[in-house]
Amino acid sequence: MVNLTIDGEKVQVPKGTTVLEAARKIGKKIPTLCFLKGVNEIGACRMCVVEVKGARALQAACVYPVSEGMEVYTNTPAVREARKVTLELLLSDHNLECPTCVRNLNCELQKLAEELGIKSIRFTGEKHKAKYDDFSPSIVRDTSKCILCRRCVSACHNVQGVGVISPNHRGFETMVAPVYDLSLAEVACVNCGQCIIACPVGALKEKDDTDKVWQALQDPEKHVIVQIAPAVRVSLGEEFGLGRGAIVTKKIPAALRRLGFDRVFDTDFAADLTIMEEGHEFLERLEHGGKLPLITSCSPGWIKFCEHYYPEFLENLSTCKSPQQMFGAVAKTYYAQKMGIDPSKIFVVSIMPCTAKKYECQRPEMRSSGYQDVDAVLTTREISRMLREAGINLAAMPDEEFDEPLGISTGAGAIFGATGGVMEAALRTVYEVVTGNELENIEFTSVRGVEGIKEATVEINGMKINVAVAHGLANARKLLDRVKNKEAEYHFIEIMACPGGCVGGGGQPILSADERFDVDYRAVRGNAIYEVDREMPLRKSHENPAVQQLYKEFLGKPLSEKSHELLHTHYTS
Ligand code: HC1
Ligand code: SF4
Repeated sequence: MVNLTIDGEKVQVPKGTTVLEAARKIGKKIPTLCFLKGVNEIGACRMCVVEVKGARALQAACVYPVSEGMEVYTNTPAVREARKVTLELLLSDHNLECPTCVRNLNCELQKLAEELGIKSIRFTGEKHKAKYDDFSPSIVRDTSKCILCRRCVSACHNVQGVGVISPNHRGFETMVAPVYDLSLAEVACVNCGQCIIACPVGALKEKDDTDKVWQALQDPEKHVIVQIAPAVRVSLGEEFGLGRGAIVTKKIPAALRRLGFDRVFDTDFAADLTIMEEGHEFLERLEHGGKLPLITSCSPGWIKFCEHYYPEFLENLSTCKSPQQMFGAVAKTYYAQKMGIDPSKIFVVSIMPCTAKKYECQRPEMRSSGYQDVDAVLTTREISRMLREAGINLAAMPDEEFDEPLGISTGAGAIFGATGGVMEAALRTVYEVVTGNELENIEFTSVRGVEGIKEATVEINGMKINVAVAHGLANARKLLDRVKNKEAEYHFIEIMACPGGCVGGGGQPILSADERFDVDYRAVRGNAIYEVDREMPLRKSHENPAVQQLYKEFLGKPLSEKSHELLHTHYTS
């Protein structure tokens, strides 16, 4: 242990602790801007400077390690002035359109200006040449707001192992951008949005599709239906002042009905359907010598990553479309038929924790109903903006149920939202289909949790099935390289693009670096997802009565011709 003092107060911390962490331990907050725990710890912005007795200059607390007997001062005139100058210089080259910025009231730069008491900006002069890039279906870049903190760069390179954005040029000309200042749409960006949730300001945001949805809602000709992704029920409440991971499953239908949707359905229904198809696909590959390991295909950021970076695994991908897309295809065929509605009049909206879903719904493979299966995708953040605009306070909504039939689901569908959930849901069904026996303990805890790569061996009818789960694409790289190098052999792999799975998606509520310091919000939301599962009367996909009815009335059986036509596809590099 190391002993030091911070502003005269004694602190004891383990060796290797930074001054920033030691200060947090005694409840002292040192301001930061480029720092994002576990993602970007580079000491670049100099907002966290402190005085260290004996050191020649002010030191960046986020990277400065403690040492025995160290004396640290966090609030001297020199420290305060240095921080203010840094902040004013950043603000002098910022477009300051705060009231119209998507991050207004949730911006770390704005908050710091308030906290540090900035009342005027002493420096004026030339501003850097900015670029607005909105060609991507998912991500918008506005470099007039960029403060060059490099949090997005680290998220893209280190968390996702993609690395398509970097600081280009030098000095005043520096701009975070894809190579040759191309658009994100022109490089191998996977649309995951992890850069957005790392950004402290409004320099990165999702492509806003709220206008499209407002228009559809106002069109009397349109039958507008909406599906909610599993992970949204444990995050949307955060946008309305409820705690991290608050479960708002039943408040969502009430709020969305008041917004004007004709029917409120649940992606969890389609997740159950996915398990029926994917579980049987797995068994078929296992029994008939098909390509293994089978790899899940519901995360569109992962699909794009596979296409660009690991095309040798394309044959391993499950041919199942994602639940979002299965929902769209079923809505514009089975549901349209059942309700006697012309499918051209049905407008399908998805509310997703994900920015890549915006890209997925536009893919040419996703039109098997004869129309674009899903018409618009809104992130958790966009739907919260729409609700606020309409004066609907989610927190004050009564409990209501989803509509039938596409709103009926099981706990297995819900756990899709957390890393390991698709695997667990599949195992619950595969076990019972193969053995014909009831699974005693349905909770496969070895595939749960926030560890980057998880492995388990499950015995089904005397057969040992090796499974693995990776979340975050840098972890996916590690896992796939192991498979490629024959260092590990699996039958079934789940990969989700975002750390934590969908609960940590790029379309989710954005937490500041300060909020991310002590709490692993993905674990909190993940635990909430498992609570949703525990509370459900049915917890296995094959027990979903609405899915059973869909097979009976329309699809026949899993992997039928009709299922293949509507619910499966093939991806190419
Ligand atoms: Fe997901 Fe999925 S779980 S991909 O993470 O398979 O986005 O929540 O909707 O489609 O069901 C996201 C979440 C979501 C799909 C499902
Ligand atoms: Fe990188 Fe994902 Fe952002 Fe694209 S969306 S730039 S892949 S972090």
